[in-house]
Amino acid sequence: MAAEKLTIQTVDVSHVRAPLPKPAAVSTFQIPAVDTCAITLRTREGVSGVGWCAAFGAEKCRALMAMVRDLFGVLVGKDAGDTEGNWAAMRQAASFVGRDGISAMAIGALDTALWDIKAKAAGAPLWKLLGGERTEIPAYASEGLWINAEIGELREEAASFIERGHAGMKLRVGKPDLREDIARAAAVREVIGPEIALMVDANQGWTVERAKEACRALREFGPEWVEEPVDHEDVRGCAEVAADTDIPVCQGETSWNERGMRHLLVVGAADVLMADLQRCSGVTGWLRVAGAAREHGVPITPHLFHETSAHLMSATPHAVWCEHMPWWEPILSEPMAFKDGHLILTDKPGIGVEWDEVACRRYAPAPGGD
Ligand code: SMN
Ligand code: MG
Repeated sequence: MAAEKLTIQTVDVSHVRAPLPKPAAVSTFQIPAVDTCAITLRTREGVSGVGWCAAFGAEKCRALMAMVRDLFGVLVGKDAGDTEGNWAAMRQAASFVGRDGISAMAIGALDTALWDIKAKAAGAPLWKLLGGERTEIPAYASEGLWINAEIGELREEAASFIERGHAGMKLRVGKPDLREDIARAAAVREVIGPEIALMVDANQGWTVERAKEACRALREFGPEWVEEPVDHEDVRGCAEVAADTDIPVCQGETSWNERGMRHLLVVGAADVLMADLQRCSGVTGWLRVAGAAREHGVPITPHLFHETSAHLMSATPHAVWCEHMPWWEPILSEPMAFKDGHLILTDKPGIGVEWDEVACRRYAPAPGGD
């Protein structure tokens, strides 16, 4: 690859509160809006790259922004093309406060922007730079079927996802009364018929015993997988659930970095490993996690961030199902192409994402507000 140096010069960091069509909720928390730390990293040579990380809550987002600005300090003047060296330098700079949490998310945004720059400089889309081949990535609908939706709403949303061409969708479960979860899964399965993949996500809302009971009860609706059955730190409990049910357990979205993901893999807590771009510290970390999953013979599936994750899936043969979550579409100049249930990767250099600057300004919360 062309090795002309691209000197990292500046970073723009903005807080954007991407609006949701309606407030969402899972069994363990509410999602009123998505507070996004949107960045643009620029080089002296004029090539720029974008990245982002997000949390729910204005102050948390400000903490992310502060960490991005801090870690940018170790990148300034460096070669943007040295993604491995820059990633290692950021992790070193984060070690005192810890490499998980806010640090991983900030590193994730910066690392993503660096890969965007590197691919643009090579004149290639990221998927091609990474050696990918697939350009049509199967994507399940994840933007609805929330725990706060009534059954009638679930039916309507499920039908609309079929209409849009999705071959899979995710239902949030973990109601206090298991009979409600059963009724909701039954209603969705009835609308979508037997062929469509139905993922169920408990968002850590169950105890180990309840999870086992729920898996036995939900089995008749043919779930593609059951996601985050128990608290994410209860790695052994999750493995116990996985051993008890023949529904594949999909675990990992709330685990941090390669170390956290390997912990799940070694105890058998994940039949499908769900890797979140920001919690894995960006493209560099996600690819390492994909390598760990491959070593264990476990398929990987990305959490959120489909605009970038689809590129990673292209270069990862053991990756299954991209989560389609259009949360950032209101602030992008155009949504990622989607056709017949698949996200479509193009030849546009980089990740192919540009901020809609007008929308970003419109959705910028007042400084200090919440
Ligand atoms: C989820 C959790 C938290 C934020 C967004 C989405 C959900 C998912 O668990 O997997 O989509
Ligand atoms: Mg989930």
